Amino acid sequence: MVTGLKYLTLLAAVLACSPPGRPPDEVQHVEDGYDLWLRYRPISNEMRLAEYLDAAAYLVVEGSSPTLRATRDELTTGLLGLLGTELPAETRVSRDGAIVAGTPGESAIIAALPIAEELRVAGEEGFVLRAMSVAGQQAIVIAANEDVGVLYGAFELLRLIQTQRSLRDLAITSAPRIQRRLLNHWDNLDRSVERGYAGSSLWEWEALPDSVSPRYRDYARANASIGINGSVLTNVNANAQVLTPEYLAKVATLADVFRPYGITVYLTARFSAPMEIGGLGTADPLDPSVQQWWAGKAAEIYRAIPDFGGFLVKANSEGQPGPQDYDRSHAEGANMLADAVGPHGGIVMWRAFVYSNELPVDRVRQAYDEFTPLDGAFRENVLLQAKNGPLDFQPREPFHPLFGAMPETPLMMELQVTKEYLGQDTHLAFLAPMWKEVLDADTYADGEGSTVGSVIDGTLHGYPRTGIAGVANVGTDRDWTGSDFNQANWYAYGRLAWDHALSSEEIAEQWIRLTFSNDSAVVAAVQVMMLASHEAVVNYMTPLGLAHQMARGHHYGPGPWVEGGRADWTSVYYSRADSGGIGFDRTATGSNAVAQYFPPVRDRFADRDSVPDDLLLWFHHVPWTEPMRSGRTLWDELVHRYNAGVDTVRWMRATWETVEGKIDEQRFLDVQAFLRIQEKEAEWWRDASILYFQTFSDMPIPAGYPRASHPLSFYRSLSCPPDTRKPRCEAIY
Ligand code: BDP
Repeated sequence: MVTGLKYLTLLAAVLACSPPGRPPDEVQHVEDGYDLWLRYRPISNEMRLAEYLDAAAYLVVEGSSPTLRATRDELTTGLLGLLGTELPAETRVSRDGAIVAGTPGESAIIAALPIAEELRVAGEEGFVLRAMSVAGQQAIVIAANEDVGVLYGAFELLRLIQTQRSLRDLAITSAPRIQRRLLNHWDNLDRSVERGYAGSSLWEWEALPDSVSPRYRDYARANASIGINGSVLTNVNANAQVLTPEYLAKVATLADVFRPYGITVYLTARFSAPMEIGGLGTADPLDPSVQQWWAGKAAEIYRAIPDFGGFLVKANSEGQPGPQDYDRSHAEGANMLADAVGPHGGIVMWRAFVYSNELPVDRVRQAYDEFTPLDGAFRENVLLQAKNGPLDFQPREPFHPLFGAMPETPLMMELQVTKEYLGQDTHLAFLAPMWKEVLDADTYADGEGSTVGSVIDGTLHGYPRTGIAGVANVGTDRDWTGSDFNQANWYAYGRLAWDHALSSEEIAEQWIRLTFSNDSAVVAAVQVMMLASHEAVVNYMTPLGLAHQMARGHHYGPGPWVEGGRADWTSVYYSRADSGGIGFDRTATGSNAVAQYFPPVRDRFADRDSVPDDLLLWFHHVPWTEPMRSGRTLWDELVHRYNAGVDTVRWMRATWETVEGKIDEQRFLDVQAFLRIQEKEAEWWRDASILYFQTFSDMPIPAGYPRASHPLSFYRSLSCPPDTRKPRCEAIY
């Protein structure tokens, strides 16, 4: 028990111990975003503080592996920040208030606890977190079968304290649903980041391996805190140089920093590497010299990085080399690489994002057509990595029809955390609801309840290997992600990769508490903003199932008029707007892509009466005057949706104003400025899109909706590439 006097003394100590610039008052603290959700600011709720001071008085961590050392460091730093007192490390449980952490293998104390069943459920990477009696004393136990589970448990405990949850009845057993929870970095060796909006690549290739940035460790901590356990360091549009001895030494150094945090390193493999850096005349996967080259390369990699995860490969897609250059199949290509890394325990993640402009077939059909005949033809250490939808990370897509259609081939899902098509760094779009929409979608592959989540976590088809990938949004910006709210997407990705059954609501709430404040007014206001934000972006960019209406190349800002050049990279290819209507007919009268879904999903999407409004124009070409469920014509509904998107952003701005003074000023102002830009740009999207589509509908803007302040020619003439200096497109302000 903490007596009143003791408590007051401790509180005084907390205040006195706060490092300079870290007063307990969240409002006054200068925040630059670097600490992400690991801020460890002093607990301001006095009742809770008293409880924690009671429950967490000293640390008993048995074992000395680098991971357990990292665990001890994190608990010590975290609790010092939160409770204002440095927890002594002790070797035994002698009184109430111990935090006991370890594995039964290394800790006799943990081994003696009656938690065998919980540990069984926790599995390889999970953990058991319990308030319980240890040696007759009240303690908090963080137990796991492996050291990394202890680390994950420690982060969970810190999260509970940061979000000011009571620890009294603590009884959590948690295990990840998916084995490989990876970030894919689209980072180039010159430190540019493809589709990166947060500065340069974190990997300082020139300085490595001699100089090791402290940021690498903080990157690893951030990932471990949300359960991410792998990092593909290089761009899918790969450079073979990274496989040379010079670069492998650099990669090995990064792997050494990440290893204590449970993070395994992977690389992208350029299919033509045997020719580019190996001096061979071919990269044909069936050529013995090519096979030998890759086997030798794999052995070399594993000598430098014994726990190397494996290769990610983009082949025969968007100009990348691949097995089809030699008339070999994707399976033949993937298997050749799988045979090279297999003996070392490595895997190959083969991307399903393939399509060809030469094929006169709807682009969204192509991956399914290409890969379903190959089901069962891949080595057991190959995983097929499909994007969440069949096109390309659009604000809204139906789930990819490959999910459920390859029972013999482990499918990974790839999500784009970096918001290439969703306003990049500036626009606030919380993506958990979008990802949940796909994870929770029912494929009906094996009857009702065959959700996409159950496909990728392996439960539906019994996949022995499972994985999920998120295209990273991090870079050298001080706040890592280019905006305060983009951090939430990194966080949400990790949390969903660990447990896709979590709700968007709870992830948002946790993140707000960790990142901004535990003040319930702040939590409530920011949570509703976040939850509404993705739908707002869908509405002002691509409502009713439209897709790929972004400006050419950089994909920032509207470009519904984009045409010419490669057809499947133009907007008109996707909107199919004409005087008869708008939308892509993917039913039997059109490309019939809808047939790739299992019934009854197929029928629901194919039938004009049952297709959800949100996917209407994805599957149907609809006359402008056709009545919608709302009673409006399609044209009026489109105008309505674009405006709804703008209105939501306006409301988000107003809602943000209510947190002024309740969070630190710097981040308040940063978000406020970005929301102002977002509102302007939402109007830009709306006005440009409506004016353009009006040239086909030839219908008036319904009464009560605003008119664009410029003619269409003005919007068409704008050229507003993303600029790291904001605001973006001066002309529209
Ligand atoms: C597209 C991006 C492009 C990527 C490609 C991919 O615009 O930069 O290379 O995806 O995933 O959306 O390979």
